[in-house]
Amino acid sequence: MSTRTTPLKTADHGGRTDLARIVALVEEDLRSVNETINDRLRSDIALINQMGTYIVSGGGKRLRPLTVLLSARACEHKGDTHIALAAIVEFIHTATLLHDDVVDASDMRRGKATANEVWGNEASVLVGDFLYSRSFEMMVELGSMRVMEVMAKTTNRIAEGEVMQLINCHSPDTTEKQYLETIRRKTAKLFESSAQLGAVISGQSSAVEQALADYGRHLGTAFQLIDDMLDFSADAEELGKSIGDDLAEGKPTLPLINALQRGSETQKRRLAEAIKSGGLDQIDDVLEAIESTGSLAYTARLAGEEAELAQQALAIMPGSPYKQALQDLAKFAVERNF
Ligand code: GRG
Repeated sequence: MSTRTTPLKTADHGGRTDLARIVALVEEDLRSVNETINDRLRSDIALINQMGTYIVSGGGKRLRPLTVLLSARACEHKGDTHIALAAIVEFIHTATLLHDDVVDASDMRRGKATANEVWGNEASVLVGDFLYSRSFEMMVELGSMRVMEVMAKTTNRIAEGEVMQLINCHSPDTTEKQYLETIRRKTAKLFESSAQLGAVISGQSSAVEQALADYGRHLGTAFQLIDDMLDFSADAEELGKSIGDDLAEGKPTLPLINALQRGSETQKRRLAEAIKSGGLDQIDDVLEAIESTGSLAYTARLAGEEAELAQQALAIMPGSPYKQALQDLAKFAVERNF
């Protein structure tokens, strides 16, 4: 498929530099997080070590750990609980990716073959289970019932979101409301908890905790909206995975839902057919419909509004470089092309 230009892509906003600047602020913390990740990945089962290293060191952006660290630092956290928490969140994220790639039969992620492509579905599901259960072992070590409560609810919501998505798959009748509810659960919830827990471990007031949870929810929603837009518009090499995956799987994401609402009768018929059947046979018609109805721009606009709400949620926080970095992370979520 050809590379498309979206309203968000400008010469200055590929995202990498912006992210590097944010990362630099908590570089030392992130180094400790990576050490903890490598340390806690270890098992006496060789396959777990091999696959764990492949996936966890596979070039992920570490956005969720970054959210934990920045939130904790913005809350003037004392101690090192934020390091373990950031590793826990990345383990959970990685477990969901392993399972998701099996569910979607994906063969490429982060510019490399997926674990299921290399080791098969069974191994991927089971190593996902290892990472997921290891994260709960680590939470027990932290000894905070509040952290466990938040993360237990979060992983449950993620699973619900994924089931909602499965139910809506191949259904052109999926509404924008149902789509937004799905992405809030499957993606935004983990960002929400990452930001919220930074406040929880720092003993902040419930108002600050709520503000950071709101920030994370809006950030995660913006992030997934852009993810769904990039699936139709990105450069596959830059994105590190194939383009058109969502359509191929019959996933009714917002660019498709919006095009279905605004398209001509012919476009509507073709879009509905494409979602029902899945596959990429009708990709050219679908792209034409998405483009002519302004559906990528619509998705980007909604993402921009979510990023704005994320930044507004931080109004309660005192000024600091970490607060500024959280604001920048929200901007990055919508300006990125990878
Ligand atoms: C194991 C709790 C548990 C649940 C399994 C399969 C599943 C239920 C959930 C999948 C949820 C999922 C994968 C949502 C998509 C989130 C998303 C856009 C991931 C990509 O995030 P990036 O770009 O990844 O931050 P990197 O590669 O940078 O780490």
